[in-house]
Amino acid sequence: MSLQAAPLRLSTASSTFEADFAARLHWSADTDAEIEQRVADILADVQRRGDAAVLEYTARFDGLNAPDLSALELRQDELKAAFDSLSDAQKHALQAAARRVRTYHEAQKKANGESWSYRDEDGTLLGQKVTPLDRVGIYVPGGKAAYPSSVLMNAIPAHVAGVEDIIMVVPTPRGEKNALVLAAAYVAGVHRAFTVGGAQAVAALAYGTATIPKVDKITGPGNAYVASAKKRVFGMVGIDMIAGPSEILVLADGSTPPEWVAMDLFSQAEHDELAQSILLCPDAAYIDAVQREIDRLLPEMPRQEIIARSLNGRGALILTRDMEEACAISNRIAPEHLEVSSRDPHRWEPLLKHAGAIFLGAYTSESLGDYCAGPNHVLPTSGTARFSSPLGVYDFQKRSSLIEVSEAGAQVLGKIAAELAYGEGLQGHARAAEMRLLKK
Ligand code: HSO
Ligand code: ZN
Repeated sequence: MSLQAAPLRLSTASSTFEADFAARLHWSADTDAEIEQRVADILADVQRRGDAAVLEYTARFDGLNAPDLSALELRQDELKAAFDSLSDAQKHALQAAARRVRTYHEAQKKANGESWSYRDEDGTLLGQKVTPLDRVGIYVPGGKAAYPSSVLMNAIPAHVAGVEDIIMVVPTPRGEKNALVLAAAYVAGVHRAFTVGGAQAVAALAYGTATIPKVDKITGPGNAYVASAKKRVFGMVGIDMIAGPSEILVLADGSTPPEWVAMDLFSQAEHDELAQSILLCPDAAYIDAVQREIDRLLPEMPRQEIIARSLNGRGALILTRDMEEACAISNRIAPEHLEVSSRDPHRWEPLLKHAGAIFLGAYTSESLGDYCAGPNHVLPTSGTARFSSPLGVYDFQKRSSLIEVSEAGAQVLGKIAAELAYGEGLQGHARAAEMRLLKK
């Protein structure tokens, strides 16, 4: 019998909808206690023994031996050689994607990444100064989820922000390098790269070792060990987010060819058996048509086992009363990727509040956003789009407040501040303000 993929069928009109829906959405980001303990030990060891510990874990976990850690650095000429080794089509695709991602992030920087200031009526200057982080670490997963596109999505916004030192780490089991990942590092302008990964790489970036410099922030996805390590070093360095499995939600009015929608559901399901693909649609016959396309197309997919497990375990085809209700449910889910597969996407877009990225209209397959449309593909997952945003230039910048009080301003502010400071019992504060009052 051939493989079947049958996402759970739900209807909002059913009396059990709320319970079924909650059960299907349930997701826990908790890592198990054993992983937590092992990661804590690795972090402590790297903090204590530096290079030697990183070398030992790399030999043990990745089967990669080297006389010293500097032998695991990928030199710029090696990154360039990887790029040169690609086919013309690959080179062109990588460069075209990088260009579009750069253009988008430059626009983002202009719109909300610039310093600003104003003077109030007393001539006091108030503002915000935006500066790039000095040095960031980019974690690039190795193995089955090695994505060159993720190198671009992490390194390019850092570059656009003005980060001067972008350090990439990539686990490289047995020393087998991924030419596309190295080439992407070259195209994106990564400054230094090391073939180390896991919790030991996160530790090296967070604490610094003789060979791997200490960074200010670590971004990029990774396995449970990497996620746990990032959580533990947070506070000492910044981190971007803890990403869960990929998700796609398609909101369909029934006007898109159902095979397009079926393939879009596959496109995220094929990432991971824990990925989640959901269709929301007010047309029952259309949902049947999408299921028929799933049945027809699945046997053609090289990753059909992963897709089937993902769709059977976490997928859902949900019949809603109308598009308005579909939008409301989408907001409750707050998906990582939201496709509005409608002939009238701008009618629904104003109703959609929570999503990592919103893809409007039938031609906007989510996969275009994954690679080359321009916006970032590192997005909040597991409902965190309720309170967080795509990775962006702003993640590689920080802000400092600027204050320059004029003599006239000091007369007004000094009285207010002194009053409040006495109220708090803080004489030093009050008198510092009062000393600047002009004596009458
Ligand atoms: N959809 C993934 C990103 C990706 N897709 C990389 C293909 N390659 C998370 O947004
Ligand atoms: Zn993807």
